[in-house]
Amino acid sequence: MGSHCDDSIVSSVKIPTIKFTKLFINGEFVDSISGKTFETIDPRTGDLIARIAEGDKEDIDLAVKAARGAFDHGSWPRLPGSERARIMMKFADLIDQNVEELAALDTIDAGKLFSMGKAVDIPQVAATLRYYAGAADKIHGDVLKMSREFHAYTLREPIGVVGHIIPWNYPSTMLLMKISPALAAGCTMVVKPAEQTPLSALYYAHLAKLAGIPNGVLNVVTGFGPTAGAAVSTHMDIDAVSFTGSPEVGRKVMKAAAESNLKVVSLELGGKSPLIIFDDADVDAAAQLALTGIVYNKGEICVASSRVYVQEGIYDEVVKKLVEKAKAWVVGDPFDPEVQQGPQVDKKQFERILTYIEHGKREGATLLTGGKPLGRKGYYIEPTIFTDFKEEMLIAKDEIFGPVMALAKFKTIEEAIARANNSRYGLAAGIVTKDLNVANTVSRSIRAGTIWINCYFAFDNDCPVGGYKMSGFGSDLGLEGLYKYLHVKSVVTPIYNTPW
Ligand code: TXE
Repeated sequence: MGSHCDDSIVSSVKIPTIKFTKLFINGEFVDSISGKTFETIDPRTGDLIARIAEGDKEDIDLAVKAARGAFDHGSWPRLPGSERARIMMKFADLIDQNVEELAALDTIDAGKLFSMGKAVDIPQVAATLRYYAGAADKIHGDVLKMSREFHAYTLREPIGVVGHIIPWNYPSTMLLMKISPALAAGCTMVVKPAEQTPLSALYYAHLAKLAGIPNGVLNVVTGFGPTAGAAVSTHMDIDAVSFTGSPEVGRKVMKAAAESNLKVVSLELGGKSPLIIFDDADVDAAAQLALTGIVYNKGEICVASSRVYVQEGIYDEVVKKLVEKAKAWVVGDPFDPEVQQGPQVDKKQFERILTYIEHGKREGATLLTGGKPLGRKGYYIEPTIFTDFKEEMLIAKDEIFGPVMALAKFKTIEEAIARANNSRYGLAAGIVTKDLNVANTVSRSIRAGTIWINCYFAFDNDCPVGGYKMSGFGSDLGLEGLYKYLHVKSVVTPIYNTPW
């Protein structure tokens, strides 16, 4: 195993100064009403990074009041779209000017690769803002062809005050994926970042203010799920909630929305995504794709290809390559440019993943490689591959959210489709083949929101990401991701003398 998990690497790293630790409400950084704080921990070591203001229901109430005022009486929803776009572009420029610091914050808070954050993740979030800024002045309805003599048209109006509940696996990407379209739409919002990763969200709030986003439009309340998060989903004055996280909490959010003010809900709840490799695939490239699909971002990615099905003709060759590649994969301090995989986000996730690995061993699956934690401190786990599993085993059914693959052999295309669809989730799937008929047949037969053919993780701002089945509903990204923050209103006028 290519491990770089010794203490010396961790200690040589320069940690950025933490500038923002308070709640951001109505354009100001403020303490929580209770004065309470919570710890945010560095997963490389398990050490404390900083104490952060712990928001609760009363703080959410204040933030919603600010957002409501900004929506009902403020300039943001009433500005010409081109003006919102100008401010959003400035926000994006400020992100570009602070790439290193933002990437470093996500590295110490979430264990993400610094090199990846600097080169990909943070520039991408600026690009997401620019994508939606480009749409802000193109939001319009249609002129309708009524069956009688009426003049009728639709308007698309901002949905109102939005609550965003954010997960910890992509603190920057998830935040900007949600706030950018809502800002473009003219909404105002309250963000509840994950308690594991509050640092960058507060930094983005500071940049938003510098860019000229008016007070009250973007509020960030750090705190825990059952308190601050639940206060968002139950709030009577929040018009829509956008949630990314576990199905268990997604269910609670939907129930809370139903039992409060029937706010609009969108949910992205993870997956157990299949990657299907057919006999005509290039073995080396397919093995690389399969490995990357599960170890990228240490498997903490909702679309990870955690189930890999390989056709029998090349199965043995793919297994050999996969195991070689997994053993050479470098796990270690995420600031080290040689490292390919950092630590899991926190102790809870680390232990949860190891419990799944133990289940896999106990239930009789074959462990091909990995299966152990790495290093003396921090939350590092070896890339792990199981085979000979049964479909009803937990490692085959549950989202593990770690570098743990379930690998199986299949004979026919029908079998591959049936096994791929044998999941309560339906977020993504991958297909590796040179045969266009096979690719088209499989992509139409799989019930999942994204299908990647001969690629994986091919995200783009223009490409919606959303779930089928228990992976949720309501896409992020693309124009779909904008429409969920817009109401459609029909306006109908009789033409002179038309009886109505
Ligand atoms: O998620 P939670 P956890 C999956 C993944 C992971 C598992 C558990 O499989 O292993 O979920 O992770 C907030 N009302 N995903 O426990 O609790 C919480 O504060 C309102 C997949 O960390 O769902 C955080 O901001 N909000 C996933 C957010 O919900 C509540 C990303 C997510 O946390 C709340 C993350 C409540 N009662 C985990 N309780 C993906 N789809 O990408 C918690 N929260």
